[in-house]
Amino acid sequence: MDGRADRHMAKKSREGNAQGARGVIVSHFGVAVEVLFGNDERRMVRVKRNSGHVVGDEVRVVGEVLERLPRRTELRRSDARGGIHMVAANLDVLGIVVAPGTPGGFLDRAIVAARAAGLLPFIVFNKCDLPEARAQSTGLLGIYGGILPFFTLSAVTGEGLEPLRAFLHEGHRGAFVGTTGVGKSSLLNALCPDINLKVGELSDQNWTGRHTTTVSSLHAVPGGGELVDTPGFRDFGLVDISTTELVSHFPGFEALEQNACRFHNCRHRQEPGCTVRERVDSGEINNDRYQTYLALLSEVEAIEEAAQRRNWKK
Ligand SMILES: Nc1nc2c(ncn2[C@@H]2O[C@H](COP(=O)(O)OP(=O)(O)OP(=O)(O)O)[C@@H](O)[C@H]2O)c(=O)[nH]1
Ligand SMILES: [Mg+2]
Repeated sequence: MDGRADRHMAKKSREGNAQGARGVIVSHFGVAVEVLFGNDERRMVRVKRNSGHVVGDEVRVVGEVLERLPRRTELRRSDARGGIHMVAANLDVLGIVVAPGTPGGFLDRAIVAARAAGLLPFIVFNKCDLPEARAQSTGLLGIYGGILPFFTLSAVTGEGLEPLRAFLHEGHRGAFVGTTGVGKSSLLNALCPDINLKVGELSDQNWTGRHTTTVSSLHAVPGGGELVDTPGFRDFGLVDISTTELVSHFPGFEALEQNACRFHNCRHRQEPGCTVRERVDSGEINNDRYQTYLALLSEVEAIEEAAQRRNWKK
């Protein structure tokens, strides 16, 4: 890692004192975490296997005892089997990385989850050097470009990297998330020339079941900003999101005025006097976006009902 950038990251937690040394978890290996301390020292500290600590956690270490400090933000997701995973802690922004062929659905879920967790999501369309990229990136730019930061670039050729660098230099701490093979680690390597993360083999065209990155790690971007590389995952299931949150965070519905519908708790499905449906009918809201919203709404309703059932059983 770049020494200067590393020192910048360490400075943030430079409050070593009699109660222990403060640091930030920069990698997690199951039974041990790597901590970067305020004096630039890096050290492995043993933790319990299910400690719940994640990359980005601020910690205080006394001897071999590690105490996690309160989190500013936490980003969680669920997998297809209902397992809940903490992606990272104390992030400000979330870089959602896509590439030609990325399956749909991931983007909207990740955006809603990030916003509900208090993070600013941004989209990175990688591999713009590939011939099939143009049509897809233009399509996505049309949907998301006006509502959140959108970067079209190539980690391999370096095209389009500068605007992303400038955004990160504002001092954001973010993570790259995305399905396996979209180029998260390649992007980190391009942004931080002194790190050398393992990237997938070029010959592997399909990527199914092949995760090159297996542990998350936090890196300082030279010039400002910090980024977590995460292992690829396909499912960005929403965790503890209410229907009200979905309505206010769904990308494309930002401009809707509160209480514009006849019912204050309108879910924009079949309710009379629903302004969203009127706008879909008039073409002001794209019908495909509305259908995507309805699919997510059903998903969130199922989560809410399951939570209610759990509460009744208590
Ligand atoms: N053509 C092209 N290939 C790229 C680009 N970025 C990454 N790749 C290739 O895509 C493959 C996967 O890249 P990785 O960086 O390992 O992808 P990842 O998202 O980190 O994958 P996981 O760690 O498995 O989640 C590698 O062969 C890269 O060389 C790009 O901008 N253009
Ligand atoms: Mg990777």
